[in-house]
Amino acid sequence: MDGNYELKYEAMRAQIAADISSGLKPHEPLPSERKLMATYGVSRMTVRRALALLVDDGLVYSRRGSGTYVADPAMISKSLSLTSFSEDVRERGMTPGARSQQVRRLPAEADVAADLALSPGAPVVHLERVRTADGLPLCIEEVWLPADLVPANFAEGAVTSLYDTLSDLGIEPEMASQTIRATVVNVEQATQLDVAPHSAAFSVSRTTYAANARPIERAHSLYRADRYDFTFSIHRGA
Ligand code: 16G
Repeated sequence: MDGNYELKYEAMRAQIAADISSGLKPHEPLPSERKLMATYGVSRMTVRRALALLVDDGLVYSRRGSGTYVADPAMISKSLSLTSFSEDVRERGMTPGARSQQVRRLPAEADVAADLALSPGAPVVHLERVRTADGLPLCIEEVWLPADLVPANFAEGAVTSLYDTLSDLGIEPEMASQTIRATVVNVEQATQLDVAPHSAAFSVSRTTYAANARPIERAHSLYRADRYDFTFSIHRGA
């Protein structure tokens, strides 16, 4: 291992981040590992560590066997914490938004009712919108809320952050169970997300609970796979 390993990869990460913000274009390749080793006078391990951190930062992405490229500025790296869409986007220095919002009161279908601990047919509020980062579409989001959780005039205006709105009502999301699946978009979804039909996407389903274990939302988001990734800290169990 080369000396001052930590200092070197942090310095490299900062330098490459600065190069990206001062003009490298999205999808432009970074120099090869070998070139980076020579330029920075560091080991392959240091280069790999710096690049891995830049991937976690959402600034670059790597293609196996091909190299490392500058990420699209609208790339979001999602961690395991229970955050809102708005928080995820703000963390990357972008502005969250929502468009094509539709709100309806409906009787709950059996699966939604089960997840929300309601009887089938109980009233729910269904909120559907396209979520954006700096105006670019990132996902189609659908949320079902127990109708008695929110006031009757809920979402008559556009809701920007649902979690902020719930928080104003004294409802704080505490934990969630979430499932992520790979999928492709259909023609209608492709138009909403501004991608080609059958492009890759992540389908993410979440049931969120308040501190008293009451289910407060069932949510489904369909994320563009080219603008979203999931980054986890994982620990080897005992
Ligand atoms: C995310 C959540 C959704 C939540 C929303 C709140 C997933 C799959 N979905 O989209 O459950 O309602 O964030 O974001 O993670 P907001 O406060 O910006 O509206």
